[in-house]
Amino acid sequence: MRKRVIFITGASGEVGQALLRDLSQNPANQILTMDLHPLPPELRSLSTHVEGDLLNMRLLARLVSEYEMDTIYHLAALLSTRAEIQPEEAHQVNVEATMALLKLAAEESQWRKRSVQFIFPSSIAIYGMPDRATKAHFQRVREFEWNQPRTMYGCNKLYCEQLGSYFSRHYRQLAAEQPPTIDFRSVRFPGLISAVTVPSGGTSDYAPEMLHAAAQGKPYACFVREEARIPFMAMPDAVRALLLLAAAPRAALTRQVYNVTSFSLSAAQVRDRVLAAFPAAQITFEPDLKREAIIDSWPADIDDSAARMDWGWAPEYDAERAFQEYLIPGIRERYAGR
Ligand code: AKB
Repeated sequence: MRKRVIFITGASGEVGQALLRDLSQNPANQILTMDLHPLPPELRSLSTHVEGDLLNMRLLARLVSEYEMDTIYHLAALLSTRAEIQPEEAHQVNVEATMALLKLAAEESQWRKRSVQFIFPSSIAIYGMPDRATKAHFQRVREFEWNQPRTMYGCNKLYCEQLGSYFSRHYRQLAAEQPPTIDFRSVRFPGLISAVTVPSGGTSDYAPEMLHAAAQGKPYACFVREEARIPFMAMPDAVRALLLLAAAPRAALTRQVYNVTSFSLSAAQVRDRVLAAFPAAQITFEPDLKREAIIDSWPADIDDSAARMDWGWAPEYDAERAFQEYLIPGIRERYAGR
């Protein structure tokens, strides 16, 4: 008899850690986590953790033989800046591993005659505004607009959204008796900011880096100019978005991929909020033109009205609450006494 689990890939990453903390609060949830890296010591008791590579098919086959995966949160990915440096590796991790997992979930759905739920975090990186003037003109972008990513990561995410849709609608559906397919659902996240973890390899990282550096009394040189603007979200809202989408009745969903967002800030506005909390912070702006160009290609804001209508999405943290009630106190506590 296989053990029924919620499976989280990329569990040692930022979203993975936050999601694991949340899901493990319900003792009914049996959680299997996987990552190339170990979980931080304080999370190790919360799941059965497998340290390994998603591209290791033997390992995946062994996991399927031991565990029945009801829901898969597939979070493992190489983020946008790192993916520009290692595009082939990004393709392997972001696309090939996703394809392998989608196939596994589809076959598992057919085997047990019940859909495996597949929750996939996509990103604002799937958008590609051609220039700053266009970005300034089209402020709030809807799901189907400007789907012309300029990064490897954006291409990977956009393609995997399509793959998810394919596996849930068409994979092996030619037989007369159509077997159940996966229940694929995806959210496009803006830049995420956590009080607990610091991201690595992303391009929206300047906002959390600025904040965490200030809290530690370290100088920070922001790699985009002051006016650069993208949407952001506090980590607790990101986890809520994943859980709300997973819990939504399937009949309520009019699409498979939803924008979700919270607040949109320029880099200068992030700096001002950081300075208000840490007045001695030393923040300068030294744009890296390549990374800044990525930020310029992402929309200033995204329209998340479909998520609001279909599954009651609404962020709990606007900018003011995110900084005052979550980020600043959480970050102060994190670095207290260091
Ligand atoms: C990145 O910067 O690559 C990510 C993202 C916006 O998906 N944080």
